[in-house]
Amino acid sequence: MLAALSRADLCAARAALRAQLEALPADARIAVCAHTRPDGDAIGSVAALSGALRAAGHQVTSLLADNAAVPQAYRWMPQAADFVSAHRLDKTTVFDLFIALDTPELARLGEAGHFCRTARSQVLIDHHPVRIPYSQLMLAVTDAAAVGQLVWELLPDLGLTRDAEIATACYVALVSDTGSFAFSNTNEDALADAAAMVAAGARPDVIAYEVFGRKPLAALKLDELILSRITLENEGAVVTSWYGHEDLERLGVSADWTESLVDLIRVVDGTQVAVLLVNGAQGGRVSLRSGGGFDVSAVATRFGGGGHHAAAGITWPDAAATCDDILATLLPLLPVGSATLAGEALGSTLPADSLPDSTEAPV
Ligand SMILES: [Mn+2]
Repeated sequence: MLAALSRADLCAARAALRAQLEALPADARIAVCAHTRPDGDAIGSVAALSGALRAAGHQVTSLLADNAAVPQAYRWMPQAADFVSAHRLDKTTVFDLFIALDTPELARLGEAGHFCRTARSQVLIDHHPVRIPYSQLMLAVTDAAAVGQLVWELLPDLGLTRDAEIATACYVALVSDTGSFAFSNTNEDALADAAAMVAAGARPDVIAYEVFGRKPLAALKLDELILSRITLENEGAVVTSWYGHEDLERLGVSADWTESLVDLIRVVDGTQVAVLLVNGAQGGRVSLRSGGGFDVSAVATRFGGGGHHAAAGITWPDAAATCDDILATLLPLLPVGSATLAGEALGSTLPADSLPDSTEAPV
């Protein structure tokens, strides 16, 4: 079952969610959680919805799916201190309501999946197609640019307030999943909602600086290493590079700074597909990006990965495979010949977010 609503068809689902919230007893416990390896949409949407529910007097736990802290790029957010790792939560805790955000598959809730399964009811709010529904109520709106945008639009219908901190969290989600309003999901609705968030107190300059405008020197050294390892394959159609967990250790770079590294190399003129290989401690991972002409998700799904047409990822099924092995397997499945020669225009057609964990792709 492919459950997807258009944003206009949300009324019934919104009313059902509002009724569910209003029926909760005063001491009810609510968990709000997004996917593993959280990106800006994951952190921003959880921060916004948790904050709005707390302001209405609900008892809310903002859960992190991973056994990790909030990624460094989002620790400036006032709500960052509210997050708790599912790993550290008492496993006997039972939530009355578990709200999953931006997580189309239960597996991508990581350790938080336990609390979703044991909760008395579940709601999923997402902008991905959901192949195997795992919640009682689902608001899956595939034409929304970010889940943070859906949350922003949903709050008034739920009778919840939208203050400057909530507007900021929603903007973090939206600016992340639209690639700073550069990807193909940057449409009139996304920009109108962004404008409303700014009117409510979100500061685009401050947010851009905090999220994208700075990182540790060691993270730049990792960028430098990846750039130094670029090779062109398939007669110039494929740009590739790699890094390993030993590079992160040697440079002292935390995993927080490894998101979207494939975007560093995808800009090489004339290429159609970018492949970033990661030799992780637990095996290989692959991030794939295309200019839009080639469907990288079709390649990813052959190896158990997933994603979108222009952005996909794979956790390589054979953990013993080296980056060279993986590349040798993938290259015959990727386009051959320079995009310039083929006359194919490359655009910024990337979908926004990152597919949690099992894939290195945008969710
Ligand atoms: Mn998202």
